[in-house]
Amino acid sequence: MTLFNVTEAKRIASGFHPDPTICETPQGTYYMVNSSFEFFPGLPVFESADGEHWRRIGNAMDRESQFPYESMGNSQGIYAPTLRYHDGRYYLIVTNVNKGNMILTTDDPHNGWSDPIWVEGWPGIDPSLFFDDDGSVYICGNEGSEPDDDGEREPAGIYLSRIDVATGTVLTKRQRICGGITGSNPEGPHMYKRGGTYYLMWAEGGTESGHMENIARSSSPTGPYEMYPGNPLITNRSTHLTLQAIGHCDCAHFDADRTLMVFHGTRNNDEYPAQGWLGREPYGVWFTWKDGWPDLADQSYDCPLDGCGEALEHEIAWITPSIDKAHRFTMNDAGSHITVTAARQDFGLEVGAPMIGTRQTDFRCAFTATIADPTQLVSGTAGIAIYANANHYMTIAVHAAEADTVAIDATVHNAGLISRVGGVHVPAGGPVRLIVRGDDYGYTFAVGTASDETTLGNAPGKVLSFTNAGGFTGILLGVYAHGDGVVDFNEVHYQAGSGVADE
Ligand code: 6LW
Repeated sequence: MTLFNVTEAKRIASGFHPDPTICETPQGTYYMVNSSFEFFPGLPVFESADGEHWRRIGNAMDRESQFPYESMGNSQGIYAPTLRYHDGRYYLIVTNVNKGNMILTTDDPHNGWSDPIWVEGWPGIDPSLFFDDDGSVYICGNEGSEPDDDGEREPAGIYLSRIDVATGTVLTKRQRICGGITGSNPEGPHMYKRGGTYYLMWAEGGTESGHMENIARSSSPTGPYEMYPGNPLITNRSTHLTLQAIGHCDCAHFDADRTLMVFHGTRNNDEYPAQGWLGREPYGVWFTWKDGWPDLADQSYDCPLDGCGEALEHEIAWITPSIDKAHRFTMNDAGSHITVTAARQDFGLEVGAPMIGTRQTDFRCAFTATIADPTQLVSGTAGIAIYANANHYMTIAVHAAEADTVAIDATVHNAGLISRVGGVHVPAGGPVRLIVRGDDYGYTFAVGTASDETTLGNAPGKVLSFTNAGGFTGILLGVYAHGDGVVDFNEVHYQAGSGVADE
């Protein structure tokens, strides 16, 4: 069993980018894709020339024909992709939990991806593809969640069939090839081949504190599989390590002397106040092999300890949980000016919060926006939202002006209970600067005018952690408007500080 603390594992992207999947091309370029859930655009794509320094190049899912939905709950949508390169083509197989499993393809990840090829007759999540040398292609994934015709649920485990990737047709009956080592949530399987031996890797124990990754091998894709005696291959369960919930691995160069492995984890622990609310972030490591098994005692990754790649330069990528994305938001190229057409619905409905934002990448950070003219809001509220999900979020917002004043307040929405952090009134007519500062404990809210700044109060970040809010995502920092009116936000700015829980 190998433990990784944040001083050993190297983060390759910051903010919630869970379920990392990677592939390499014969030309030596690497790509990574992550889960994106209810947010759009989705399936962020990263590129790397060395498997260590990663740069975001776009999103595999950038148009509505790839993401059909009319309503969506928290942490629904796009789960656990697998990216593979075969014969000049990239295949991305992924679950849309609202609709089914699908395959997107492209010949160039810089040039957009196809509409979905739906995989009929393959239930469950976390689908994966394996291209064998003899031309056979396999799909594997975990069990379907729906009872079958007899009312029986499939037993937990990893299932396998052959598939025609051009049509999405499943060619053979599903076969259960592995039940895991604990039986608790075996998921996220990936199959590889090394020296004629088939390897199966999968996550287990749930994606929270019990998370782990295991490995087994066989002379045939269908098994029987011999378990690695050192399983779990990696886990930080039952430890106080700052990095928690590690698992959900994928590898490149599986058949080489050095294999690249990525996995995700959360920055948090019992002693540390920051309880993982940034979500699950991807990490990377190279390992070697011993006696036909990974040798994680011999590992390397040459980037600095505080993380790798341009992805860590806090590039802003705007995403929204709103299904009305096409018409509700307009912004300039830099994202420093955003116009939001207020939505009638609040955050709590399943049509998605009327906000657009960027992932919080560091506990220490600041997000600011100036509402040019609060009287643009006819009714409702508009401001900054710190969004975990539709039931757990915080706002600092202006209320529609009454007479000559505008009320501004900061609130915490925690499973239906609204707590007011603090408030202030300012004269209507002038711009209002809204300020959110993040730190190891949570968030501080402030209102700025031309000459000074008024602090409204603060709130604990752990309210937004998956330990309280549930689900699979992290934090989105952004602007929203709810009610009636068209609201201009100027000087929208995200400033990431240092990630404290790395230290
Ligand atoms: C994903 C599962 C998991 O489908 O979390 O950590 C789920 N692993 O494999 C959602 O990301």
